Amino acid sequence: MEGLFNHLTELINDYDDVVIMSHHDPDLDALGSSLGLSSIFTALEKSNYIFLDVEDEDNNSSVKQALSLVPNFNFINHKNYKKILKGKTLLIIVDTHQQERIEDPDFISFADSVVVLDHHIKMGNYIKDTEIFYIDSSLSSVVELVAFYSRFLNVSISSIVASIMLAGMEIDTNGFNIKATERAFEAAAYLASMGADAIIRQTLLKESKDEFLRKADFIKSSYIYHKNIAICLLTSTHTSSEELAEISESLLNFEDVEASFTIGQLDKKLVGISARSIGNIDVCEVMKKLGGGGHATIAAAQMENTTTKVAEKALKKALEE
Ligand SMILES: [Mn+2]
Repeated sequence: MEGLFNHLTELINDYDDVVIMSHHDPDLDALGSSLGLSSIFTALEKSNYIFLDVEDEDNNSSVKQALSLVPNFNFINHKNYKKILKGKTLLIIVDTHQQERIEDPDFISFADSVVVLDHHIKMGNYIKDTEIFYIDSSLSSVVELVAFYSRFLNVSISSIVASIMLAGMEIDTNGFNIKATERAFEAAAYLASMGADAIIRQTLLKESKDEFLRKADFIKSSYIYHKNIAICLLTSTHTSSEELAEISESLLNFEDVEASFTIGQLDKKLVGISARSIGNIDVCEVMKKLGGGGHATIAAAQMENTTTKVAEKALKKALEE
């Protein structure tokens, strides 16, 4: 990580402005890591912006709440960036590595160079021609990386930003159940030392009843396969890879479930499968058979030009093998 931190700190000097962008419909890891990076660059006296439409009605409720706590950050959006950014611009993408997932895919050609910092399982359609492409799927969250960057530079983070970052880690680890590595706890302890506030954190982590019920409906429709495998098929509705992951993680909490697979339509042509395991079943091997990858306990696959039903059949065939 130190090599990355040194490289990044040197790299920003070559640009007039740094723009931090995450995926569309950001979550608290995306926002928390953006705020953390912005805090670090500001401390380094580097002009920086977070590319996010703070007025967007579609922002989820925790992100809206978090944004209301950080009015002093520089946010830009697709309407005003061309007026604001006049010099050489470095784009730093956090929490995704797929061009179609980022807040404004067209911005990539506007920026002079691109850096990607992510912790998802690497997919085929990743962003190319980057100055730095750092992806480590053993990281719990991008927040974890940013927390260590802050510690490495000995630059402090405000207690409000630390609270948002810690909430982001909790979302991505499902309350420190998934990828709760020694390193993840170390990053969490660092954020606590920066004054992460328990009340702010808990307030941000509250979920709306509608969101809960939507997830509960999906979980209700899941079924058990071969005694210890839970499969959930989201048939009618479009979903996100984050939602698929959340459902798989929830399914692991149930008795006898040792592995879980959630299948859903990501867009018209793309089906996603999110796989989780408590450790006895190697879900990475299963996902590899479907063109995906990951780790023994956390893996995923995306299948093009198919339907969820076909993907379900393919999954069962892979499980039989
Ligand atoms: Mn994340």
